[in-house]
Amino acid sequence: MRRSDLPEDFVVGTATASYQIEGATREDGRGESIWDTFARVPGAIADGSTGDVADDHYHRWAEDVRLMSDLGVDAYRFSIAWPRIQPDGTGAPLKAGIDFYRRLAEGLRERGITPWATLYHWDLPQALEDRGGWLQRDTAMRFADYAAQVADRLGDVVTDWITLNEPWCSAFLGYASGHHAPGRTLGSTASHAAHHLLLGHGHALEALRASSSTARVGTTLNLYSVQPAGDSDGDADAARRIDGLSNRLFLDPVLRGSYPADVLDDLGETAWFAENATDDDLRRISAPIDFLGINYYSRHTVASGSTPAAGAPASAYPGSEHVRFVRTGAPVTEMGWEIHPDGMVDVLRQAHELAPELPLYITENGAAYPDRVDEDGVIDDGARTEYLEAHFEAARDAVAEGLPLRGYFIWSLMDNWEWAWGYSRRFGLVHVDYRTQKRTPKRSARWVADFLRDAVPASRG
Ligand code: PNW
Repeated sequence: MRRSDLPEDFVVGTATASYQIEGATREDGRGESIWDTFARVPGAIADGSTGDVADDHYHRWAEDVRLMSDLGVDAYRFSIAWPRIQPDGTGAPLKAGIDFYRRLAEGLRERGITPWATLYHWDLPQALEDRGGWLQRDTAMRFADYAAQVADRLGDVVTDWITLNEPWCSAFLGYASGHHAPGRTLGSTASHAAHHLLLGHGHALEALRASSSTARVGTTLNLYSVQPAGDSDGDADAARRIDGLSNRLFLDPVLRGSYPADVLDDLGETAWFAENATDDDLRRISAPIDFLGINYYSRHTVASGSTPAAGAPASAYPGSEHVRFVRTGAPVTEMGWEIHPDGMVDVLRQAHELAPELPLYITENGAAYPDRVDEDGVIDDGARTEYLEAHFEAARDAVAEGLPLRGYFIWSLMDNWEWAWGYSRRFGLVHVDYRTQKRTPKRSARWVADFLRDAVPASRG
């Protein structure tokens, strides 16, 4: 596989998110976010860590831009920390926060890297959580106001905008399983949060359009390829349910302006939606976007099982707790996520069928592997290169099939604070030593740099 197997204008980038890399959580007036709070809940994070320091990117951003320049990427997807702009989620923006992202965006442009900014990669100002967070409709309005302020001040240097990152995670890991901030476990509310997140997307989209005529605006969903484990009706129903909750509950409102009725039934939330998701909301949520971002990591293979006993841990799939996630025996990454590159084509196809004209981007794809240092002192990051090459091949196949895939972003530029896993999982092309903050490109980074210069090495080992 060579880069020249992809279209000439195909965008290749790396991706990160504010709380995972920035650190400096108490500097320059930044407010607290729900992740500052959640990371301090005993037992919430595997290694008991926080993002207080993370990669110290807030101070080292210039070095990180240089690393990307060495990789030769076309674009960089980062996120803006809402509490750096509005510490309590409302009011005039903090100049220091705006200035930080302006310096970053300008620094990228100077090196020929296009900045792509995500407005919400999960760091909701804690003050808004204290007023009900995403269970409140008003949070969607606050989000639009924040988006407008950012766009007014950065719209000259940033033209590619992503409103939300993975609303499924915010809603279902945040409100149903409780694995993510704010750590709630009341399954029936997760879909309400999802609606308000999507409404936030709709209002923010409107605000971005009003602020700039050149803005390209999209949103990012995490989609899964879903297959039934066997050919029983029960397994087929399990696959319908998991595809419904993970994919269609988000794709349908954004791309067709309606919620999937079967999914609302599974959730037992038809009445709530009838009352609260108005035609006006759905018009807004489905207003035309310029592209859809898709984060693709893995496939789910599911079967019908039995309902867990009372007292079992809260499920991320409310109303479908009886569904079993089955191991197929295919290789997995250190996250335990099955490696299935063809699934990337499946999810692109699924989105494309709903919106045939819409440009698509893979806004995240990557793998966690432990590092080891090999005899030559090179950081050997296991099968990461193989994972990436297989997914570049899937991207090539998607394009060959006529799918409007326009770009692909690797998660992640460098090792970072992996949410509930803390520092115990490494997704980076670049290794970060958390004691010294030294950055060292891994073997996979060398492969990516060669690939992007189209000087692809024969071996990927
Ligand atoms: C995505 N799951 O998160 C995020 O956008 C990134 O910030 C994150 O670092 C990356 O993927 C790797 O995890 C997810 O449990 C976290 O299904 C959890 C899940 C999915 C995506």
